Amino acid sequence: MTSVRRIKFLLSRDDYYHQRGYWVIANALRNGGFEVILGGIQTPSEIVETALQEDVDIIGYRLMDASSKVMIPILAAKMKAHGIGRLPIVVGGIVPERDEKFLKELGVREIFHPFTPLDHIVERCYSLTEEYRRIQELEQEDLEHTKNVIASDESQGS
Ligand code: B12
Repeated sequence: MTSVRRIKFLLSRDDYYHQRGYWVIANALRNGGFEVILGGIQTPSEIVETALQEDVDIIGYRLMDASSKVMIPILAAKMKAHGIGRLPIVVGGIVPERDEKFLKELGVREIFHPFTPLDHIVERCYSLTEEYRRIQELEQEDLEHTKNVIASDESQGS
């Protein structure tokens, strides 16, 4: 029997004072079956470091204080540089609506504003991660297939 690994969700935040939403989200995700890695207050570099160490499936950044327009481009660039550019990023907290298009172009998959129902957040994070895992699996299968074709060509040629 193959066991399916629980979805690993890295949850980070940018400020000390507004903690409530952070714990509320951590709790909702845990109750929803996610394994939540509590990153705490983290810079984009620290987020990438933890994401790699913990081999997470999704990154959630709670932005209350810092400018999402500054933090997200740095995070996206660092993720790309470390080969995890396609890992889904979701953000929540205080994110100006005028910045949404820009953030989505950088790869942010979802932005959750105050009063978003927790069920909706959990379901959306789940479906984004499932989609990401499926793409990873398909790519792995393609890679295996290509390797087999090359190996069989080589054995026929020799
Ligand atoms: C409670 C509160 C505080 C408390 C925080 C207590 C605590 N332990 O958390 C205290 C009193 C400490 C506080 C302080 C300040 N606050 Co205040 N605070 C609030 C308030 C009223 C509610 C925040 C809250 O807890 N909401 C409940 C949680 C559950 O909701 P949430 O955080 O929005 O999270 C939801 C979604 O956003 C989403 N979500 C959030 N994060 C994430 C992350 C991920 C990964 C995901 C998937 C989803 C997600 O899920 C949640 C459920 O829907 C908001 C107003 C508001 N309506 O948001 C202002 C607010 C956040 N505060 C604000 C400000 C300005 C301050 C102060 C700077 C005020 C001051 N001048 O001193 C200080 C900060 C001090 C400092 N040095 O930085 C502003 C922020 C403005 C901004 N950043 O642009 C707000 C918006 C008020 C306003 N309208 O101006 N605050």
